[in-house]
Amino acid sequence: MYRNFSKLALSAVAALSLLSGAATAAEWRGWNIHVEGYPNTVAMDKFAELLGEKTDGEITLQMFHGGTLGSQPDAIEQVRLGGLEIGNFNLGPIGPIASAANVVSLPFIFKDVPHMFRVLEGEGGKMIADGMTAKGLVPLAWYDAGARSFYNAGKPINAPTDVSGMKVRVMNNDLYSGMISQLGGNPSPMAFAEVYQALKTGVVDGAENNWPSYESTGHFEVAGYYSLSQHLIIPECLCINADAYNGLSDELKAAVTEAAIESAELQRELWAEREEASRKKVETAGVVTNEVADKAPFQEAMMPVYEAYLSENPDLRPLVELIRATD
Ligand code: GTR
Repeated sequence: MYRNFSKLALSAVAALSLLSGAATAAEWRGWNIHVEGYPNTVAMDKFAELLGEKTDGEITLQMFHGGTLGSQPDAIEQVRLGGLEIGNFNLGPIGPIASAANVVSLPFIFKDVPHMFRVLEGEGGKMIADGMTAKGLVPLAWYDAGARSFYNAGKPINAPTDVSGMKVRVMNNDLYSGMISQLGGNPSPMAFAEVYQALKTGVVDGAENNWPSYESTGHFEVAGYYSLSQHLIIPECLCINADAYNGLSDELKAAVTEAAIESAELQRELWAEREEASRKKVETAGVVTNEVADKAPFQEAMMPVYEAYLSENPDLRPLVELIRATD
């Protein structure tokens, strides 16, 4: 009874504010998987602060860090459906939903991080963003997530045969499972939060990630060999629910986008510092790092992964070619 009354009262308030044309302040909620102090965490907090400033308090954002609102695949669904408005996502787990965005998950597709950003800033980035937007996720800005390399407890990895027989954790995406299978390993898709325990108890032998995540999660404590395969360079987005974005006035859209771009500038600066700091920290703690002198055998083993992607998405061949043609 009480509940019905308050629902009625609320809809009366909403109707009144519509009639009077009064703008109702929006309170958004944002998801982030990382811990305090991580570049993305600091940059998301900055985004929240800038959002308040640039919209004169019309939009406020409450950030939930450390994955407290759920796993990344769940949060992606939440932002798509509007249960949450904002998320910092890796494009890896977005790929299964938006096939154009999955192009970044083809191993060795980018030469290096600057190449990835050049692609994102051009026509390729537009194709990826359009594909995501069509699925309800608008990327406002791109964050840096460096390059991902393999790590494990037993030995350095120098050639695909070193991965053979290894159980390796991957993010939820068939391309990554295919990648490990092609190297002769056994892929184990698993949520980020479960990986530490899985490495520690031997449920998996290894995993793959960038320096900052390898360090911030403590994975280096239980998997002390880090081999610089750099097989994946996956960007991250600062994403917004499409309806929340499309419902904004042009002024508010501009303010939100500006805040996102400034947040991404900060994230990229902090990222560069953290990559160095994380590497130093884990090496000081005794991690054994090796360069992979010859990446060609890894790259050649990925041919079937590319073929599978292109036969499922023949329309995306031009995007793959565009990336390859970008200097
Ligand atoms: C990190 C990334 C996270 C998450 C994680 C993982 O590098 O920033 O969003 O994707 O990797 O491996 O699950």
